Order: sequence, then structure tokens, then C-alpha cells
Amino acid sequence: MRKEDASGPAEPAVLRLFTYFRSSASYRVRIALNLKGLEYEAVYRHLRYDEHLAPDYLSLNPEGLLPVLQHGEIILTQSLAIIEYLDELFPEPRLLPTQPAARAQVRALALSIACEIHGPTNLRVTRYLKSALGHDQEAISAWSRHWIQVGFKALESRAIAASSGRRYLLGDSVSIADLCLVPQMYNARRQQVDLSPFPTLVAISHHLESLPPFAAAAPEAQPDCDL
Ligand SMILES: N[C@@H](CCC(=O)N[C@@H](CS)C(=O)NCC(=O)O)C(=O)O
Repeated sequence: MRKEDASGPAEPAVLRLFTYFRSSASYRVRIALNLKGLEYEAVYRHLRYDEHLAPDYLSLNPEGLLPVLQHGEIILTQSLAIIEYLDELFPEPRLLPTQPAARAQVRALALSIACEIHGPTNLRVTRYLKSALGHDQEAISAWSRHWIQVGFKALESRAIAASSGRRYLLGDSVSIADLCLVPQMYNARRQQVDLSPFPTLVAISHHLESLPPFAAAAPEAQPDCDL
């Protein structure tokens, strides 16, 4: 994307990512940016300090969710929409297959993580369980582990059928489904989910985490990591 005016050569628009090291939706986008070799400016919003609920951030994303990608004057929300935008503008390497059936299958795997696992275990959901419904931390952790296990069970059987050589979730190249798996696996470990029933997902994730674009996107590798 280039901004043009009469004063001189067009400059590429800056990519600016509003991110938090532990945000798995931001982690997905960081992986996509790294895979495509795109430079970006990171703007850190600390979730625990509610910096994603500050008025200046809500004016970018009224949902109060990370990430936001700003590309010149374009403001984008929702990690999967952002990744598809990047994939269309910067197609190498492709994160969505070109064939309709394979595209739909990749999207289905990505959505099964983003909607069915990440949705019910998100911070605002668990905060509501605590503040409005009065559940203690133990009950909330059990809730999160439950939804991760339910989602991983289905994903494991799909991965057994769809992965070739346990390196990627679908087929033999990286896709947006893989960009969702690795951050979700990070969350699963944080929640101390028993991963022994999911050897295929663990093997795929292990392989992906060893790739430099994934490693550079990991929470511990982020400048705002305060662990
Ligand atoms: N479906 C959204 C989910 C975004 C999301 O839930 N982001 C989390 C961090 S991973 C967040 O900002 N949570 C803040 C909150 O729950 O209050 C996406 O894929 O971008």
C-alpha cells in the first residue's frame, strides 16, 4: 500500500500492530507478519492494566480487543480478518490455499480454534465468571481447561486425518490454521491442560515453534514481556 502525493515518490504505509505479548490473537498476527517478512511497529497495550479499554484504544477498536492493525489510514480488527488482508496484499508465502475446498477447510480449522476454544476462554469471559458470577480461580481454570480439551479433542482427530507428517495442521504447508494452533497451545500449557491425549497437535506445534518466524512471535520474545 502506497500513499501518493504531488511532492515526491510514494512511501510504503507503515504497518502498526497494537499487541500484548500474551494475547494469542495478537500472536497469530505477529506470526503472519514474520512469515511474510514484513517490518512493523509494535504498540504495546497491557491487558492486565486495561490499556485495551482506554478511550484512545476504543476509538480504534470499540470491541476493546487486541489486536488492531493500522496500515496507513486503514484500521483493521479481528486477527483472522487482519491475516487474510495481509495474505491478499503480501501473498508470499500463502497462508490460505487457492483451491476453494482447501481454503474452506483451513478456515474451518482456524475458526474452530478462534471461536470455539479462544472465545469462551478469553479474558473478559473469565473476568465475568469471577466478578459477576462469583466463581473462584480454581473454577475458572477448570472452565478454561474444559473448553480447550473439548476443542483439542476434535482438532486432534482432524489433524490425524489432514496433516501430512505432523508438521502442519493441514497438508504440507503452513496455513492460518497453524497460526491459530501455536498460540492456543501456549494457552493450553499456561492452563496446565493435560496434553497427552493430543500427540498430533503437540508434534505439529513443536515443529512450528522451531521455525524462526514462529519463534520470533512467541510471547517470551516480545519486548513487552514482563514475566
Ligand atoms: N476474535 C478476536 C479475539 C480478540 C481477543 O479476544 N483478544 C484478546 C486478547 S487474545 C483481548 O483483547 N481480550 C481482552 C478482554 O477480554 O478484555 C480476534 O481474533 O482478534
